[in-house]
Amino acid sequence: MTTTKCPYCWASHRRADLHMRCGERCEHKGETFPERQLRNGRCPHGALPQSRRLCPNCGRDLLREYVDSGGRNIAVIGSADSGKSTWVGVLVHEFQRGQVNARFTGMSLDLLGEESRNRYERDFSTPLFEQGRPLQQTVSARTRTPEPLMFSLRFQKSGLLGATRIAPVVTVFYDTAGEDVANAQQMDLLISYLDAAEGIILLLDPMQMPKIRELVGTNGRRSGYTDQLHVLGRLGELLRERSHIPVDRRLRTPLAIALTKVDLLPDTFGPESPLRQPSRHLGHYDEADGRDVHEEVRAWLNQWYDPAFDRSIANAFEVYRYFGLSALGAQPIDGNRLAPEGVHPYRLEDPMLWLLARFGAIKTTKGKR
Ligand SMILES: Nc1nc2c(ncn2[C@@H]2O[C@H](COP(=O)(O)OP(=O)(O)OP(=O)(O)O)[C@@H](O)[C@H]2O)c(=O)[nH]1
Ligand SMILES: [Mg+2]
Ligand SMILES: [Zn+2]
Ligand SMILES: [Zn+2]
Repeated sequence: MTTTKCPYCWASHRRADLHMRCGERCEHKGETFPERQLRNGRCPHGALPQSRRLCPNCGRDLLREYVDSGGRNIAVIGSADSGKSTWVGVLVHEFQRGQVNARFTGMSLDLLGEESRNRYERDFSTPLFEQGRPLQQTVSARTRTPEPLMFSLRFQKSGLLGATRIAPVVTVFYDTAGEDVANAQQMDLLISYLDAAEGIILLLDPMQMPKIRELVGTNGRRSGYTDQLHVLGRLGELLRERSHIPVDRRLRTPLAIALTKVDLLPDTFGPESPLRQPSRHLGHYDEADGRDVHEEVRAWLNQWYDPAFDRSIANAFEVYRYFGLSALGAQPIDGNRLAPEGVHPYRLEDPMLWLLARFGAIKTTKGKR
């Protein structure tokens, strides 16, 4: 039985329970009814209905492509200022026309629906790529429900008979406001959000780690950060509560933990470090490359952050992997201007590629050590 998770309110519905709306010709025009009441393609009043589906819980339109492909939700979380919005903003750009696009032949990314397109333009691509400005702090869900950013990714499979198109992977990103993670009032929203996620990306800001602040100095927009270990603790708690998973069992949702802003950390990674090498994910996910980075970042966190961090992750999650990346590639000049050389991301896409490989959308190769 297929279920659809609404990307706006995160409620799960059976396909047959999704609503449809009576069409122009029906005297009940505009009324809605569950899809299972459809008879020979007609509404309960015998007329042709509108083709799109609606969520019976929140009433919003669901995009056809989203319903048909069983869209995958990816939650992006992390404490305030950890780099979530910048990561999402640059990632979409890289998949559309940056390096990632060049390394995966035949891949395409389309933002789905007016709202996603407008939002991406306004909040992400215009400031970053046209105005050369860092992004604004994300508005808390208290003020505005987070709008999902929906896009479909298509990959081409090449075989003996040439290239074949395969079904798109529709992905939905929620760029949360960091302050909400620590905030009890936003609990309910956050729980459904995480529960609906098929993959979670947790971004870790090195600039919020005391030892690194001593080493590099401060750069953030704000001080008085929530402890990132606390964010992780909350994440585990929330997921357990919702899915009724006993405390002694580990969670199944794959978790990518990415250290952000590594452009600020050149001195803490030696010249041999995999984080000084270009990524080897070319047209596939290179498992050996992924493992190398994983071990490197794990060791880094033990040294520069807190050994308790890796222990907590290992106790709570069955499948997790560490990443190190930079979305901008360089420190912005100030709160209004990016570095003059522009945006040059480094290993930005790795967590996303890992999740796509887990979803079966791209191939994994063993790779060479
Ligand atoms: N040096 C460096 N700075 C970065 C990078 N990515 C983001 N930043 C900076 O980090 C700060 C926070 O970035 P955001 O993307 O707004 O962080 P956020 O997690 O969305 O923050 P909230 O919306 O408040 O939760 C901004 O000043 C960014 O310019 C990076 O790769 N390198
Ligand atoms: Mg943000
Ligand atoms: Zn009708
Ligand atoms: Zn809904």
